[in-house]
Amino acid sequence: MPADPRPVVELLAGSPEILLTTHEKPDPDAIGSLLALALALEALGKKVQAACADPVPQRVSFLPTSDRVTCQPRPAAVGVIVDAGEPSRLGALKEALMQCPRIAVIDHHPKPRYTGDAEYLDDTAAAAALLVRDVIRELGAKLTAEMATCLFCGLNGDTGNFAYQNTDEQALRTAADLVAAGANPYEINQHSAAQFSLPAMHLQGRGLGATRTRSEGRLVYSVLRDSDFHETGALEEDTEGIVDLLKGVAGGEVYVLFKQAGEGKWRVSFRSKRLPVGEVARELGGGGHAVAAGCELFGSEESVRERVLERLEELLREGR
Ligand SMILES: [Mn+2]
Repeated sequence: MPADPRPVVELLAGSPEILLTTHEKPDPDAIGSLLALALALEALGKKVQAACADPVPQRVSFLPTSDRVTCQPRPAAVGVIVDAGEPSRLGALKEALMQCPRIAVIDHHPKPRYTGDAEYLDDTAAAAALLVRDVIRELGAKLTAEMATCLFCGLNGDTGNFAYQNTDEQALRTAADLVAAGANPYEINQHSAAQFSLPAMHLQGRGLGATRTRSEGRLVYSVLRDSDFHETGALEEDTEGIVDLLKGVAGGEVYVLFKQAGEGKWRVSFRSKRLPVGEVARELGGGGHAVAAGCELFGSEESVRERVLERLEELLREGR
């Protein structure tokens, strides 16, 4: 059955006060979707809060109204989760959301374990921004240049500048519509892509320098330890995009970046060309998309690394 935005639209249309939330450690799709929906609901006369547990990342702070995003929202009659399938992804905002009497979910991640009062879920959509575009249309709000800029930024982010596997006809047609409505792809990319601090550049160098392969080069991985962060002065957010750089290794099929986050704590990012690394991430307690996912593991570097790499070698052997 094709996903239908109308139940969410009805819930939103019937509520004068709405709390919009998105996942912690927000990406351009999270923030772009959040802001565009907030603008549309306000244009319809609603009182809207847009909230995220973490601050808006620097590279999307150019988005119109990005300074409105709060990390301390109040519950409202209707709460909405955008670009995440379950309240646990909201971090510190979970409590405020769960206090909302009714909850709607707008998401494109696979297999959410949570059921809201109304949902618009489509894991074939390249970005949550595409689903928010549908919701705005169904709400009857006019798509402004500001909304289009936010949505284009989200779509651009989740499709890797229209280069990932999820870049399909729907993504490109909607992108064209957003440009027609006033989004400027060049300017959005100038702001949102490749704006690295010097410490972030140095951290990337370390990540690339530590790259290794296994399984005849099909499995590519790298490790960033606490010492790499201390010595470069880089922050955790500076790791964004490094796992994607590993895709540059010829012959690779599966890519993993291990990032230390304190003694015995590791954040693991997975990418693949076609194998379902998302399933492996879920097995390990994490989540994400089929070809871009992550999890958090505890233990020594060697035990965490071997546990993950051995499982991925198995995935490569199975060839599915
Ligand atoms: Mn997304």
